[in-house]
Amino acid sequence: MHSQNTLHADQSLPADAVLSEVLDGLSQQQKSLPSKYFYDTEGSELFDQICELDEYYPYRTEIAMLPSIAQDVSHMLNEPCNIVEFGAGSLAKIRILLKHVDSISRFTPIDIAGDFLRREADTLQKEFPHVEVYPVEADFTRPVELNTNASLKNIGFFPGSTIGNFTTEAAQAFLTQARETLGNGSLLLIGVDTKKPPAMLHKAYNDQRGITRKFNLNMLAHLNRETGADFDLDKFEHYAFYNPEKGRIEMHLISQTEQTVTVAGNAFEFREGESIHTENSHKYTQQEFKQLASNSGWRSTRHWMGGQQLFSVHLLQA
Ligand code: AVI
Repeated sequence: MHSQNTLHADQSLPADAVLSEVLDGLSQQQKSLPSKYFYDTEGSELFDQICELDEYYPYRTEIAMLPSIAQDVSHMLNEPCNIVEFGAGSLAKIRILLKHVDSISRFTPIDIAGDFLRREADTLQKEFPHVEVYPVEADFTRPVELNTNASLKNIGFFPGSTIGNFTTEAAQAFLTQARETLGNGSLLLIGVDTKKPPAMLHKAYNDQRGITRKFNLNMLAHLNRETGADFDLDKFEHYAFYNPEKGRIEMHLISQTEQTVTVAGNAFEFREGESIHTENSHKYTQQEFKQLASNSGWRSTRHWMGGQQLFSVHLLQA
């Protein structure tokens, strides 16, 4: 890490902001919790395990696409770049870009799981000493302050179809905000999961080893620690299904019994079978995503399809 930078590397949410989001979500008629709270260190590690599952096609499909995409992108660039990765996780995908794109001189990974991020960024810095690695702990769904440098072209990197975890309105807001953060002349390389038969989607989010189940339940353990809530993990069960009308997988936690959960002195009653909606994972056709990008002020200049249309990657231009 480069300590001479004046940017605040820790832009994490204050505890009271987390609490107010949790209280707000649990007060709705359809109880919900923001999916970003999956990602403490344990949740980030569980997500890495999901990525290794046979059923979870998005990760391996996108990884297989990236070397040739990186070469294509490299040919389009002729100036030094700062790659800004939103929700960087374990930094596996950026390694592929760093190996193939010589013009990257700075890498700015942004992630909400600060300890995990710093650990991964340290390892990466040792592997790529010629690249300035500057991790920023932040909730990238909110405006993030970047260590801008006018001599570097900003390229956003948002792989994995994390954009699918936003509602369409929130996706548009994120893309609009990312355009402002990255600035004029920037690019955004973004992974987008495609629409496909629901049976395949169902398997991907209900894996046989139960890792997705653990990942979903871990949010409650994380929030117990973070907000002092008393969720009993044994009293909730994982439930994921494809909602064809909305074009998305929905993940829920279903209360196995009538129960009361207390969060910072606030009691929330659950009926048996009542759910907390924890995640949406939208799937987009090529046309749907291009429209979303253009509604957010971006132009999709190029796109690649992989695994026989299983996954797409778009290059957007500001
Ligand atoms: C991070 N995100 C793109 C994953 C997805 O597929 O929506 C999170 C995930 N949830 C369950 N499995 C994976």
